Amino acid sequence: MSIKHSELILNPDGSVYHLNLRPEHIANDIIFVGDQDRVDKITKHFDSIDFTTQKREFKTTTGSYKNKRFSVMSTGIGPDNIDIVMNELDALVNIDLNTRKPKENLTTLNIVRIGTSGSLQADIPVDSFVISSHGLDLNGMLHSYQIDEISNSDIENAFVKHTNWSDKKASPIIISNSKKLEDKLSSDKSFSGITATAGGFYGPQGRILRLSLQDDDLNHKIDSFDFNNHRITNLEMETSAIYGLSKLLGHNACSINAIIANRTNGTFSENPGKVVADLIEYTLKKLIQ
Ligand code: R1P
Repeated sequence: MSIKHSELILNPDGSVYHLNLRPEHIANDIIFVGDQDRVDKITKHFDSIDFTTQKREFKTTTGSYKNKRFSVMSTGIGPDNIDIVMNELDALVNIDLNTRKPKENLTTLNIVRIGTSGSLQADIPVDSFVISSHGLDLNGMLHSYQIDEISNSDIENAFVKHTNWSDKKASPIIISNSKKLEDKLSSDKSFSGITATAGGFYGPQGRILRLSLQDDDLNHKIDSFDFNNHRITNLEMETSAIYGLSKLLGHNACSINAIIANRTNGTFSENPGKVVADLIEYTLKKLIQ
């Protein structure tokens, strides 16, 4: 059965609805960033650019870096955007957009997120890099899908117990990265740990401006969680959604984050642009090795 026009929406030029892309526009190696201005900060290192487009916060540029073809895509902020980006990206490679039917031979994409994030551990300072061994989903987007096969109930149950997690909030899910990509990206310069992915920047990440929080001790409970030497290193807004949908759709994913804030001591990087630029150069070099 072909997928209805209301479910898989294509633009008049045949491109997918939000990303504005046709299948020939993307590489199999993808770099995600949150901020659309970060796309050019990556592609300025490329030897050649084949294609670029933007609709809303979704900017994509495809080109070559040292003989390897990459597409760099901005996802905007948050897991809701990741739902759009992952589904439309997968449709570009795994659905025949003419017949509107899933393909029999599926393509696996390699997806690396170059993000920014706040550290939850005193020994992971601002200006360092953290690779997400797992995404800890605190936002609930993934509960719209059948996730039994990708969740890890032992560690999820331990987290719920440790934090006394409210049953009014979406139940947390832990999803692992692509070890193959992590091995490519890691070095003695990088930290590794569980990245918590929140569905907002303020309350959902324990920031208090004028509103009281459902649990104002949550960040401390998160940073003190330990399960068989797995600790939660950092907080941001996309990784668990990328890991979850990548696992469900059959893609490889790994996040590497520049730490621009440390939530335990209240510090913020004096030069966040520099740590992001350093992380971009570091990641590009690792990806072509
Ligand atoms: C919040 O300021 C945004 O910054 C972080 C968060 O995950 C969120 O998207 O990542 P990016 O800098 O990659 O957008």
